[in-house]
Amino acid sequence: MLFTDKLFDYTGQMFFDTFNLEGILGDQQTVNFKIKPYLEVKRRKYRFRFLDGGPSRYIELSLSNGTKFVRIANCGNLLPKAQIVKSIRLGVAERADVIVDFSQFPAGTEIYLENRLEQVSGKGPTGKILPSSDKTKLLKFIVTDDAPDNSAPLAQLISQVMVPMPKRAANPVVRKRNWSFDTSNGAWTVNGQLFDPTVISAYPVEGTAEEWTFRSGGGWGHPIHTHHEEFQVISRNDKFPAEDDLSRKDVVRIGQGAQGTSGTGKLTMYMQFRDWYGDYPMHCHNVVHEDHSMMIRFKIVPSDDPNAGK
Ligand SMILES: [Cu+2]
Repeated sequence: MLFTDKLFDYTGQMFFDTFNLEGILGDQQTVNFKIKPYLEVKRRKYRFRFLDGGPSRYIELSLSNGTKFVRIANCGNLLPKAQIVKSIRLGVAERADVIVDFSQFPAGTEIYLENRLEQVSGKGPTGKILPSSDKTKLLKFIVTDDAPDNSAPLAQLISQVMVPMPKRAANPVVRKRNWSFDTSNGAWTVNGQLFDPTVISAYPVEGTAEEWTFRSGGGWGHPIHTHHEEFQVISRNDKFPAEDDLSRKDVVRIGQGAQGTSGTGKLTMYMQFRDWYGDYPMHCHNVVHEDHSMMIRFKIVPSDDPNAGK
């Protein structure tokens, strides 16, 4: 399910405000480009993949009857272990796979998939959880009849290790870098610079690992996305990260409303560069920030490259 905001003008045509540099919030939140759709589900387990398609809104998904999700994946990969959670917060481009077992509900049951996270501007969410209302309901599940279900029982899935995390000690950090995500004259910068496609800001060496620290301030939220290999969050504000960070990630929320009602001014992650030489971007995935011009380019090089490690 792809969650995207859409703006409409007075004629009912879709509209994009090119003068809005904060971030676009729609007057409708859609699921797979439909406004308030419904989905008939059989009395069996379903696996759903959620993607926050923005362009700028963060979402926090939950079910209206309080049923918890069994979350099995994050960004691109299975988690080390399944997590049982009441709600899931996603910044733009973040993903989550969940299992919901509808066999626990009688036929005819209606359950809403909701986004109750308050967000009033493109700057980022307030972090407050709104009461359930017509506005927070994105999609209606309607439970229909029985269906065979040959999949493993959930209890078995929850108890097993799915994909263990790579051991950081096996590839120690050779270099630390700092990336500051900021604003300058209404545009968006990384380490004080607007994106310049001719500039390469880092040359990690193939096969090595680095520690990158992201900083953010000023009441803005940024979902930061790295291309190439998935990373591990080491700390948020120098503290051990929460459960949903402890997995392979390629998008991470920093700044305003990153988690709970609080912001994250500083996040440190561990990233390996094991395969493929060449150029990759890192950018804010609030698409408006990305376009104006919160992005850098890094290049993975062999150890004998003249720029290696710069
Ligand atoms: Cu941003």
